[in-house]
Amino acid sequence: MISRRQFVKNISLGTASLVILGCGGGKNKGGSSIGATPPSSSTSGTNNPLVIPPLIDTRNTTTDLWVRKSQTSILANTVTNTYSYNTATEALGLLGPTLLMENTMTSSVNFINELDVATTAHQHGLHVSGSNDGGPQSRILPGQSRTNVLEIDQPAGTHWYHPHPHGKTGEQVINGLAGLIIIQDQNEINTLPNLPRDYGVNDFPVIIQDKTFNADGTVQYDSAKNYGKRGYLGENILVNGKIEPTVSTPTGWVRFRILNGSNARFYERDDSLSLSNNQAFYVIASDGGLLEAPVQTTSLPIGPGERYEIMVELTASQSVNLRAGKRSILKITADLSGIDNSTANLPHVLASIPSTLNQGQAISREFVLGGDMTINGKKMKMAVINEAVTLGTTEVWYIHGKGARHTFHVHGCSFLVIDRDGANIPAWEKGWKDTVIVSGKRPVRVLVKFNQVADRNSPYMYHCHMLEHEDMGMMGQFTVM
Ligand SMILES: [Cu+2]
Repeated sequence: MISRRQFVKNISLGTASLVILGCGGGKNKGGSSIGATPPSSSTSGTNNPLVIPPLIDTRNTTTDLWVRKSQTSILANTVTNTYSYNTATEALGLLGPTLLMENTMTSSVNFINELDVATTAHQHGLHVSGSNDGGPQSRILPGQSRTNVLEIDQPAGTHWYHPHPHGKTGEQVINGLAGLIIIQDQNEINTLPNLPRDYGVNDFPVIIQDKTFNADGTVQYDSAKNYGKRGYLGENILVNGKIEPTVSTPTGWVRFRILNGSNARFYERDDSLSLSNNQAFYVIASDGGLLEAPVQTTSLPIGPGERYEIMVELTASQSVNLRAGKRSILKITADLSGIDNSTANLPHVLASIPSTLNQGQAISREFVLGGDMTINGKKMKMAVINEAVTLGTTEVWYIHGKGARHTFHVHGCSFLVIDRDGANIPAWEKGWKDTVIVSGKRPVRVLVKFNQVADRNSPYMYHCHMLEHEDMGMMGQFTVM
């Protein structure tokens, strides 16, 4: 549990890291795979520290978050106009605070919209009712507010919140609206006391997003433009809103909570995440919480909307870069002194995950993601409910595309992936998930069950999490009753 002292320290860390320096200018570069160097770069080293968003304890209280226009400096000598989530005491230039929640407790989050456009506030990964899910139906008009009451009933895990207004999600996320949610669980803490969970000390948020900047520093994005089947691909890859920042860590085991918060970019195949020395690291959690056991790997694919938590063991003063493909996106240096991290450790056993065997394999529903930005031939319509699911029943969903790559996200649940193209899945996908990479050539079956109600007025969504695909209509609505 994060102590008051720790909490205060974290807040000050967050504030200090809002100081920004940078240099370099933007220029265009073709192609979609990730080159070794970004077209725009900012000052490296200690002048460009990783921003640690402030950690806000939302447990059993009401937390106000103001959604506002803001500004930050990402490239040298330019100001980037942004949107951000702000607290009563902290103005953020980009993104939002990390919200601490806890299993069995209730977090009420009141989103106050001070933008001049409508927004919504969706908690991606949380098992909450449709009326608190913040989907496209739950619009918050300019000058209005909406409180989502989040009764947490799920394991420890890393989730996120972002806007979900139909047709405008890509634009609002690219301009800065996204933040992490950390759910903690007292049973998990008691069972695994040595997992690093000191936020900003040995447990770091890593929000990966790509953006292209205009020469004046503004984000280049046009919500009216058709970005095609690849979606928006930014030239620069940012971590917590900075280009290749540096994080100081203690020696020993360090945890990184990685969110692919990019609009549409996959860090997959040649662009997968890795460490610059090809050092092995361990995946300990997927979207919905801990895996059964750590999975050792040197390369990890992650699609838009997915989360993985990894553990890296660092020797004293070691420097290593987190890479996306060949490009360094985060410099890690184990030079943080004065922190005793000797008890942090990698457990051999993490959690119990149900087997997908013998839970039914017959397909309940099929979802075809079409090249014309449809699902099952239909584009999202606000007035149309596409599917009706019965509360508490387990279903098998079969999801496939028509030649292109997507990530499929389902609201209100965590699911288990049964197989991909009939074949076994990577070990890091054998945990609770709510977003899964899918393509026409590699259809996916997932086992899904809903324990919360979503009625016709506040249905859940299933959709492609490439935000340009979603905004163009690759989304459907369903009730759970
Ligand atoms: Cu898609």
